[in-house]
Amino acid sequence: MDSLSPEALRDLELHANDVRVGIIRSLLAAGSGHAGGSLDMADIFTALYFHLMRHDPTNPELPDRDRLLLSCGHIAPVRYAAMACAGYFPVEELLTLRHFGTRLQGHPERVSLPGLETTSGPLGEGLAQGTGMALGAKMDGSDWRVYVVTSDGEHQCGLHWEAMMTAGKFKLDNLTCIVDRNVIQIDGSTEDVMPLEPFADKYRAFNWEVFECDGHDIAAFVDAVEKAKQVKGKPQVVIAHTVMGKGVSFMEGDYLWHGKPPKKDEAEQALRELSEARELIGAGR
Ligand SMILES: Cc1ncc(C[n+]2csc(CCOP(=O)(O)OP(=O)(O)O)c2C)c(N)n1
Ligand SMILES: [Mg+2]
Repeated sequence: MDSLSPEALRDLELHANDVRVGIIRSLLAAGSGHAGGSLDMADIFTALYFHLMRHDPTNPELPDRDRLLLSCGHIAPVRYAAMACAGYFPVEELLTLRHFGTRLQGHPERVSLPGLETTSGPLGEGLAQGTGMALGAKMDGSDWRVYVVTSDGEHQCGLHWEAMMTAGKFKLDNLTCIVDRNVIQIDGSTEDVMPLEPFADKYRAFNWEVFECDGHDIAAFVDAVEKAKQVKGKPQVVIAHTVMGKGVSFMEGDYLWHGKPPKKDEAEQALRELSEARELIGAGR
């Protein structure tokens, strides 16, 4: 398989920066929403939409498209920003996030926006839905893949483990689960609230192939997914180690940014920091 060229990697890093800008602008316009997890998954959604997935923004219903499910629906802003940057809808529409009648509901609503595969928000459901889709693809002899983005906090939901068991039983090698392992949930550290470790071993015990990477190293994430796609006879998980609020200094690693938007002055500082980061990425070209 081809690894990313330095130019392709820089382009992805610039797109991820655009996605973070979209998140900040949309959350400021909404006046509510989840900043921390959205920012920390910007690199991963960029890699999926701009490099890894088979999809067509001009034809969201493409029958053979890869399916991307966002199980932790509260980080919808990152998906919307990545979709807008990829060409699904105008970037300015991001400013309608959470407004009355918008297509960009606070939690994703499948019937509102072409390109969404499911409605989500209640945690713990996405892997079960993705497992069903992956099984359906196998039964149909289709070659598209299913990616399910999950948060670490939602691993405290029982349904997720039932789905892990089912996907292992049916050897769903067309299913890749991606975990936002930021070690944070609504009230603090996952390890304080309800410990998940040894996390990778739990997936192995359910017959999954495990990959781990730095969720902010786009090349490492792409490499992990490319390796996952080669696995035969097992579902795979990519545990992406992330930092909540990544890219905005005063949000990084702070669980209090789980569920709030930036105020005007905070958004201005965030956008300044992202602009400086953009210069540094560009300077690397
Ligand atoms: C079944 C269910 N229970 C509770 C909630 C409320 N809730 C929304 S986000 C969240 C925190 C979960 O942790 P995680 O998804 O890891 O969040 P993050 O990393 O973005 O802080 C909770 C408890 C929910 N959406 N669904
Ligand atoms: Mg979390």
